[in-house]
Amino acid sequence: MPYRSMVSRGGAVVYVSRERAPGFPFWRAAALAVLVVACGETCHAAATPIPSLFNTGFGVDRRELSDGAVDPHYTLVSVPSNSGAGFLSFVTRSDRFPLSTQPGGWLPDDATSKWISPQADQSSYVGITSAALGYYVYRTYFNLSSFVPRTARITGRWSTDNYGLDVLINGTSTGITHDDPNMQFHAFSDFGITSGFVDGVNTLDFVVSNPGDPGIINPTGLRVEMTGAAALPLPGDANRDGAVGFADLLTLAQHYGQTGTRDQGDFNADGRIAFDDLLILAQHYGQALPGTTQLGAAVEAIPEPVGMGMLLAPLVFRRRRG
Ligand SMILES: [Ca+2]
Ligand SMILES: [Ca+2]
Ligand SMILES: [Ca+2]
Repeated sequence: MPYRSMVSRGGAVVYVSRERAPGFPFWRAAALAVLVVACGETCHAAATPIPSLFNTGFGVDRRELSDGAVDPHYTLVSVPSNSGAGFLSFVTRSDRFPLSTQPGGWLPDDATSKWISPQADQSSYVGITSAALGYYVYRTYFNLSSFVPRTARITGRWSTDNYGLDVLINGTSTGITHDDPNMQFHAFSDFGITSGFVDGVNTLDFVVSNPGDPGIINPTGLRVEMTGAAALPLPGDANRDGAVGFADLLTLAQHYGQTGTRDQGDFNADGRIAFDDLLILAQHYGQALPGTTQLGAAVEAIPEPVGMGMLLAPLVFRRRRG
């Protein structure tokens, strides 16, 4: 009997050749891959929270920062040249104007988020000239390197002094605004982001304008509350595109027998790309996360097992001779 074991999991049937392994591990591995009968089913995965998204005014421990503290998650990447502001944003002092002036001032801070500003004390703008007028861009970073980036979604709300002109995802405008003159710093606007995500580190830029007449009391600040979620990759999805297919098999083949990461084919997290990882890939071959047209295209691009074997043969032959 040429095949000693059969694995059935998630609708996939995988035959594992033990006797035909000629001493070179990848030959055995490739034989297994060729004999995969892909289930082709669509696999469902729950969205997992993106841990690197933070509301304004909170520390790395997710506790409220005190007034005047530097917000470690939001930096100013653009300020008016004559504003005297730097790259840091600060938790706005709540004991002074405009937070101490209720009603009529800013939305009060609460246990979910706090106002941040180019300077902690926004009441110091009393009597100065046009230095504080202009545009302020606050940037925050989040990481999708353990997720399928295209499945990411962010929902939230923001408030601004004075107007929120745009939110940019990785430098691209989303068209999100908070520019109703009746709302400004008195209310939140909801927003959602469903595209523009990339692998690894992503940026969100919040563009705030602070117009007005020189010489008047004119504070500025930003308030953001948001959460995000994305799907974790299926076992075997090395390139984290949402489907387990030929590109993932090639990646694994290129790193077979080496130490490496999950993105290189180490699916069982033992630090090495080996037969057990190929078995995991084979068990999920042809599966995809539910959803987009792009995902559908990724699934269609997966060759049939026979075609896959033909494509793999030169690689296997080269590896055997090498
Ligand atoms: Ca203002
Ligand atoms: Ca993939
Ligand atoms: Ca491994």
